[in-house]
Amino acid sequence: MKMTFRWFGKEHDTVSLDHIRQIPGVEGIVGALYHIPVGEVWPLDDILELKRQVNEKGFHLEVIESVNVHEDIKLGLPSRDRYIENYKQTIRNLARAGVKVICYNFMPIFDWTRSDLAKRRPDGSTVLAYEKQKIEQIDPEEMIRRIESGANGFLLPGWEPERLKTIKPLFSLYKGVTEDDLFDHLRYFLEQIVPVAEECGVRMALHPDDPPWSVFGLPRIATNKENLDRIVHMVNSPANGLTLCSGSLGANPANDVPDIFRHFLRMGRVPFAHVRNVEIHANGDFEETSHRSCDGSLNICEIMKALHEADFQGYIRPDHGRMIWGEQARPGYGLYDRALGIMYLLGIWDSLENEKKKQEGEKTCSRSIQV
Ligand SMILES: [Mn+2]
Repeated sequence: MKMTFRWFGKEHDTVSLDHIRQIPGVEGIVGALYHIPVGEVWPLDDILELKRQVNEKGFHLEVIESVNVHEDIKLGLPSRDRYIENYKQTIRNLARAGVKVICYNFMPIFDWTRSDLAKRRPDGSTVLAYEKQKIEQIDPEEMIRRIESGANGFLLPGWEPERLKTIKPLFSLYKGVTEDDLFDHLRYFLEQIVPVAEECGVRMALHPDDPPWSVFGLPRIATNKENLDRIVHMVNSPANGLTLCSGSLGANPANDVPDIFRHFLRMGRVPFAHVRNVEIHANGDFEETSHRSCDGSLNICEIMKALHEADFQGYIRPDHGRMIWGEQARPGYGLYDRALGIMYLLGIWDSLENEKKKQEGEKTCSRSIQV
């Protein structure tokens, strides 16, 4: 397991690499180029500059999150081929810079969706939250205005204004696009990019939809074990992998998150994992919490155990954190609570490692006695 931390770059993050360096156990930075419009090729020089900054502070840059997929690809329009060619070139350029895993998602129009970016918890911290009733009452344009005004002046990943300017025409383009259509469009994309990723030694890692259900009437497919299974079988290659995200999948109580982790780990299709907790309310609403198992609805210990049992060699990161101790940062992406999350995840991991070593020691002992 290689611990990583998401960083938005010098211009877009309140957290510095010097801060991240002081969190025990972080080996790598999960980065991206935020100035390249969706669909365009990421220039090698820009990637190398990001890598230089990250390497200078002692981190690797082996995971990218995300290379976003152009809407024309998700819509299956004839113009998709040009964007798929660009995507292939981006994969090649990232591979030349030493990148091993590319996280992406396949959600129509919107990335992750919340009704509240700063819901107050009983302890005074604030978190991202989702209330179904609120979401049902907002029209998508109002949603964008809210996200922009509640983001503490930061651009939220997936909610970039240039993507959202064309929201109305996009909605009409998605009219009549079913889940099966979206599966077909994903298959078309994967059939072309996975061989390129294979050649370059890169593993693609699809992030589940967040939340894992249809929002604003748009189709969503990366939502549960069965659908993810269908996706990894579309192109049978280790390069066609998943970013298993406990908080995204776990927002639906029907998803047995440790079981989903075990299933895809056994298949060797999990190059990257996001681990965080959510508290699900009786009516299906949810809010994010600290990483600790007893603070939310997910058994984080069991999820870490699944990774440990599989001898997980991939990359992991704490996902969103609460806003605590007066920190002003991009919602979900402050320094303090994500650092606490890392210490919790590493605490569980270290204790599992310790148990394993003890058992191995006992085995060696009993063997030598038998001899
Ligand atoms: Mn995630």
